[in-house]
Amino acid sequence: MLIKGKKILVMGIGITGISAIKMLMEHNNELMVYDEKSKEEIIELLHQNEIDQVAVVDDESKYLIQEVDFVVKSPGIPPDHHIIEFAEDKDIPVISDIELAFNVGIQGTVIGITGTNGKTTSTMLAGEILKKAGIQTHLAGNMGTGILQVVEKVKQEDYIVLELSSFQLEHTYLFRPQVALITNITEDHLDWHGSFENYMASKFKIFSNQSADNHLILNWDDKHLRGLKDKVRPEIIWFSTQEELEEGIYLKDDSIIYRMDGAEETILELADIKIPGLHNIENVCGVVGIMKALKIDNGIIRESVRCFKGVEHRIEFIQEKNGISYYNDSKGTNVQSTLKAIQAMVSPVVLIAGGYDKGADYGDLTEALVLKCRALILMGETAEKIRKSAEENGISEIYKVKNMEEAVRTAATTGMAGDAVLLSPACASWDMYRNFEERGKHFKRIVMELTE
Ligand code: UMA
Repeated sequence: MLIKGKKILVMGIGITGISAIKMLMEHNNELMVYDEKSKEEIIELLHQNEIDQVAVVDDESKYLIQEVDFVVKSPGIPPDHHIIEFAEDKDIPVISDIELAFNVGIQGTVIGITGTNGKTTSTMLAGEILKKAGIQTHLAGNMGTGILQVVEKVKQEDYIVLELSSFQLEHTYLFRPQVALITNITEDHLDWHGSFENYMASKFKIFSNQSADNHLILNWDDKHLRGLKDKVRPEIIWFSTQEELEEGIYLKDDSIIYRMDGAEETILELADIKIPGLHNIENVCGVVGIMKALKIDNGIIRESVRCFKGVEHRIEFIQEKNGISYYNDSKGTNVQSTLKAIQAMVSPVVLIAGGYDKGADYGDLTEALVLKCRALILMGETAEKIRKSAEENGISEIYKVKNMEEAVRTAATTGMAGDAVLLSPACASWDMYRNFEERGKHFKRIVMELTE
């Protein structure tokens, strides 16, 4: 699609929308914007970003969009939004910013990373390794920098590593990474996608345009991904922490091994991995898969993994106060992710959980928590739902609190020396915060202010 002189509607004016507007304006397109914010707020935001000559449409004037050539949808706008349905009814294409970047033309080698959990850690680690290998590397996507903010800086010899959410992949059509990784797939965002099948289908768009000379790195231990064996075009590199594979990356004793065409090499030792938990060993294995596809030297992989300290808001150690260790896992926005954070803890846990309701079931979470739980502190929309599930599983020490200040205060008084206080909500933050980063930073600030 040629993106010049077109009439385009941009939906949402967050990171995605603003970067889309700026890029589309440079290509002489006529733009309309829609956002649920008030007209005054929209105009103020556009003004702050030095954007003018953009028409604002609202719910009443949506008929105006009948004229547009296509719609660029921010990932946070749900697929059943009435404007999206209106556009689709009129056969107007709806695309994501990822797709727009591909239409404009993206240079360089593209590496796409998706999955329910481990995306950010894998993206950051992949970026560190490639930079250490001396390659000009750009990171973008769900980790906070929109692809359209970097696309024009990427040169032919550069690499771009994209963290991709199901929201971003859903409206892609031409997108094709040379190397793709799916870390794992478990229930998430069901409120959004309607069913697990739809959610999985969005994730699988990461490889739907890949050709036989592209690579797809998949987790053999995940039954949904294992089902892709012999069913996809790209060359698969499997990884497993549970089984010795005939070909691929696997864990044997304390080493991560790569076996291909009968040859075996030790890539690194578990002691090289400084980020806690089995899920992080899985993340490292997935990234090793990417690096083998890109033919990066084993020494560089190993050295980078050794130096990698993890990601903010992902089981991030904050400080110890009165013998209690505090961890920020605000990125734990679904049950699986919080389960992994709990598994990574070696001491009794005071868990702070709850938030925006995505329609998940908390049975697995509260069942796993029983053995490690000192106390459960709940807040947000899902507090009551999690409390019921926790009581059914025999957890008795449960506190419902109104806000983060009260949550940290309660945790500090219920926790005992040697315990871990873990903020890992198992829910998105949108009922109380703009995003998980804001929630995590708020938690960290309150923890840092705790007195002896
Ligand atoms: N809006 C509406 N109507 C709606 C929903 C939102 O008008 O029904 C408007 C809001 O008023 C706001 C704008 O849309 O002005 C925000 O758009 P957005 O929610 O898509 O947010 P962006 O700022 O564009 O950020 C998005 C991703 N956000 C989401 O997917 C919710 C960011 O991922 C991503 O870093 C960024 O694009 C750059 O690619 C964040 C996220 O929370 C980290 N991701 C989810 C997650 O990790 O669980 C998927």
